[in-house]
Amino acid sequence: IHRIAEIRLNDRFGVRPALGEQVWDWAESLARFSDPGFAEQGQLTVTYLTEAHRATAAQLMTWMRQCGFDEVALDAVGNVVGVYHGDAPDAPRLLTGSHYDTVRNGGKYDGRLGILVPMACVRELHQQGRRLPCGIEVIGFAEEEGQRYGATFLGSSALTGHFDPAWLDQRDTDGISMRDAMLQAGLPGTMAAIEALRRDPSRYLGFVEVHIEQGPVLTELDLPLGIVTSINGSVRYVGEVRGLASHAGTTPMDRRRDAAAAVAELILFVEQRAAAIPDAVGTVGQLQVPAGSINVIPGRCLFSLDLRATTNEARDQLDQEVRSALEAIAERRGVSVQLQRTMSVAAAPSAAAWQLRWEAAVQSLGLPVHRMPSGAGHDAMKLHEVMPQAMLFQRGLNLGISHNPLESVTTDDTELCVQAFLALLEGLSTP
Ligand code: HGY
Ligand code: MN
Ligand code: MN
Ligand code: MN
Repeated sequence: IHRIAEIRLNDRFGVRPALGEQVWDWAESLARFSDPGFAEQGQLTVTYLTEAHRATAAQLMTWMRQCGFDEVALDAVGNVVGVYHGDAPDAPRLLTGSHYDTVRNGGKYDGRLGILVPMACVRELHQQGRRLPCGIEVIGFAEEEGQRYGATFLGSSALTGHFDPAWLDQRDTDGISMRDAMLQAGLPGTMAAIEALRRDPSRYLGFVEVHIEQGPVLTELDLPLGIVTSINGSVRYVGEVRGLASHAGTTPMDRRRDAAAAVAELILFVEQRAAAIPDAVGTVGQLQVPAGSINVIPGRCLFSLDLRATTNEARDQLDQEVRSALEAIAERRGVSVQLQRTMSVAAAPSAAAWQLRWEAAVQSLGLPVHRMPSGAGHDAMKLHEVMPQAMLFQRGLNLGISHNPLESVTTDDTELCVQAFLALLEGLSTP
């Protein structure tokens, strides 16, 4: 693999980066599936178990079969599972993959790159008729972004035995429960079937995830690849402030219980405190005055909270300060607050051995090693709960913008990413 990498790299400017272009073509092709209301505007939105979600899964399965995977299946929560056997039936497996759902009006590579890169590697091995001393199990996780239901990391949680049964009763904005969405998609919709997806960690060497960086660091360093040292921990809430709707024209400013003004004060507090705590971030991504009117003081205001930091201590400090501030704001403004925590996931440090494997793979391509934390959450932090994991970042274009249709990559960087994954596999097959 190293020799091929050298040839490919030396001739890269002469010969097209074939593997990088294949991944690019697959990602572009997958983007034709998008949820109604977004597809018509040329936007990519694939949320859990919609028709576009099902079509995306079917397309991945077709390509996996063409790549030479020995087993290809859709599991009980909609994960796409492809297995390329090792050189012995009981060979341990390398687990890898990422998610194929997207945020609303998202990019083509968030998640998907981490499915398509290992698929291209398996196709290379299959074409060379090679079997490694380990199997390769590639997962297209069905749901990581938590857009349709509040259940983030649903696909990877099913593999680690952390699927929350309460998720089945969650309803989307049309009132459809997750269980009914599963049944409509031909999935069993039972906890028995979901619990059967739990993986036995002793059968696996570990989990690796390739992902776009979703930030500007690799661009600023002019590096195609980065090694992830840890994934930030995060906590998420949805909240509602209730004040008193009243006439916008006749209610004096000092007699108001304005729910939206209270949330506005909270948003500025989150921005100010997150900026003051090193490596912490805080975001109110959703904000709504239900049935609001231009001439009515908001009586209700709905909002979301996403608080993260590199360490659990910093995350918890920000979490605590924000909730205390919210209480004080409510007290002073005479409004009430309901806050519901929808997710809490601990910071996930990379396993040293796997971080070193990624470093050796990147160095084997003649590239410098850059170690960096991940501000974004990833399926790897769920697998972290049951097995060693480490991630490889690939540079994104447009300063690594993500969760935005401008998200993109180059075929050259993608070629290097596939070559690094092949080098990691090669490292696993040399004692
Ligand atoms: O929000 C995140 O960090 C990831 O994109 N789900
Ligand atoms: Mn994302
Ligand atoms: Mn992602
Ligand atoms: Mn992820």
